[in-house]
Amino acid sequence: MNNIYKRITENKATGKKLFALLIDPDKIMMGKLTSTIEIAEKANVDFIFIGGSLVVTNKLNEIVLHIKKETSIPLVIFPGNPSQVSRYADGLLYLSLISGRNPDLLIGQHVVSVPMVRESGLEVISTGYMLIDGGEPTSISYISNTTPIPSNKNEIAVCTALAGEMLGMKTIYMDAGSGAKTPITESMIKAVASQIKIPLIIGGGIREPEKAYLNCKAGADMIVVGNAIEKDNGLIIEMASAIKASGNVKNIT
Ligand code: 1GP
Repeated sequence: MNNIYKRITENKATGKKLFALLIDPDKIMMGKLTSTIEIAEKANVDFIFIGGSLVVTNKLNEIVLHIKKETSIPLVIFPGNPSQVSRYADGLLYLSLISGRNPDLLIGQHVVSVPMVRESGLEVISTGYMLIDGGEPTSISYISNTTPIPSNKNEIAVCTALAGEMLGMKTIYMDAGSGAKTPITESMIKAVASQIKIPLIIGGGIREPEKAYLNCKAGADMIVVGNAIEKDNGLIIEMASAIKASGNVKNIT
């Protein structure tokens, strides 16, 4: 079954923008999870991503099963490391950290994780993952031991994304890191979106629905929000309507 990627590309083709809610297993409280899912259902959230750069909890399967029991929104693993695989989810963003020069995160950990991934039966979505400087060091830049792309170096971002596309990756995920002080600029999103053909996912430090809207108008195909929603899950509705409102218009203005 390859429904997740199909859905992403079909929506991209029609100009409809997608919203993924990110749940960090380390931060989510089980009590709050149910209400968050209820709101996500009401808001017609397209995907739930689950993962984090650290993940110290050993409750990934438990949380995945809990979410699957309460909603049919497709659940996609956004792994911080190869141990973050749960066969109870629907898909896996198979991330290669193409902005960095850490061979382990470009290919090494993938080799190690293949038996687990293959056995899981998850839909695997090859993703060129690009960290963009978000104004201060984030957990992901520390843990990955890589330098993010400077926030004003659009040309480096474009060439990195194009290299990922030419290598056959199915999507590009540009991330300023969870809780980033400064989210990725619209100028960089526009530069990258105008050059690549594969879907573009944007996340990291998006707190305002207006910013999500502008990112979509700049060419993002999917917006990922985690931190801001952990603080206030009521924001899901506003984020969803801003993202939906930006769709079905020409992306690149
Ligand atoms: C982080 O892109 C995601 O990897 C989401 O970031 O938690 O800051 O929304 P936030």
